[in-house]
Amino acid sequence: MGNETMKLWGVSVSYFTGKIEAYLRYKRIPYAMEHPFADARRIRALAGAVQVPLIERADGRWMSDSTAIIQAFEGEFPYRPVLPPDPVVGFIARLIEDYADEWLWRAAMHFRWSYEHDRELLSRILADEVTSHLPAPRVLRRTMMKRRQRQSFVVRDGVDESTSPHVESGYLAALDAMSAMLAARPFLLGTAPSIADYGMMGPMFRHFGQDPTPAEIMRSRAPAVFEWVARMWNAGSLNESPAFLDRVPEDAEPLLRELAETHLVQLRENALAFARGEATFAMTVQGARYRRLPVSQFRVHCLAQLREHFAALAPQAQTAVRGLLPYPGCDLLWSEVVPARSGYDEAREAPYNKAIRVFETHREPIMARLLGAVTRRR
Ligand SMILES: N[C@@H](CCC(=O)N[C@@H](CS)C(=O)NCC(=O)O)C(=O)O
Repeated sequence: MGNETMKLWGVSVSYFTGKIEAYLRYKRIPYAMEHPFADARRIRALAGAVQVPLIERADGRWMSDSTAIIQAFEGEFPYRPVLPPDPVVGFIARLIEDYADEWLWRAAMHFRWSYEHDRELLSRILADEVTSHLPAPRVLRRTMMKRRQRQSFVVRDGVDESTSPHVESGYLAALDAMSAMLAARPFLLGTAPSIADYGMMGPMFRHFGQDPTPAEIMRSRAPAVFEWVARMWNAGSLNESPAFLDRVPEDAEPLLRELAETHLVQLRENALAFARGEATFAMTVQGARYRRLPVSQFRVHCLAQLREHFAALAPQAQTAVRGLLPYPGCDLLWSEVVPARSGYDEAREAPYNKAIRVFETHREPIMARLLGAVTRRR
């Protein structure tokens, strides 16, 4: 399998495709990108869900979920590891990745689909890239794209006039927290990129760093993050061997506080609602009230994974992690205060399992359902 070129099913402006592309480039794993949507029926059957990124291996296996893909590749391709060897730094790196994957997503979608200029630009790019196989004029495909994305990922993900200031403040907090860390080092946890950096590349690269409204904010408020995005993209040119910190630096405190106050609250309320069998839930984060959010089975799995990671740490490392997270509610990482049985990947085959989407239970809006049916018939 030495010279295998991975087939990366992805989209050029996607959060998780950008994250995995940056990682593959750093690891010098060759890949060729294709767009999955014209082949949706076959891909759904083989991979479990039509989402990006997916990796199709030369031996016919399919990989999904950027976190699980990176973990599997770290075993298969040891060159330039991205998992810090210190167990405490390693756990915190994974936690930052999870916050980047699952919390900053809402802000990224809001900036892209709520601001007219961003929405017009991105709907044009996406309509051409992912729907040009559909027998409908571009103007219709573009309208459909705007409506689908806005409904699915902004309106139904709890962003409205009362919550949008808080959603936007989450982006600013991430910029400020990263700037504090990057003032001391080229990457978040050392002189080489770790899984924390790759997690942050999801939102910061293809969304915040490229979509017009958040990119302007990044350039003016956090030039060090803007520079880091390019450094991450070019990390393949690094010659030095990776050097990760052997302790979590004090400058990580604002980021850890922010993720505890936001992402961990969402993980908790989502898992509680999932355990009650509910389809939606409410939460209050940093004083902002989100009245109706979709329950995510996948995010219950995320919590279970973090808990397993914590449970596998030696007692001394567990104590150190707890010391770094002295905020209310962090106990869900180390105790059963919230049930976290997701039912996803019970056979533990990830990333070679059948994927589910983050909001699997979502009902598609009518236009998307109709066009999806056209896609499926092909
Ligand atoms: N947990 C997955 C999430 C992948 C994901 O949500 N990808 C988005 C695009 S960035 C997607 O394909 N969404 C499907 C859709 O919009 O229908 C990962 O880390 O790879």
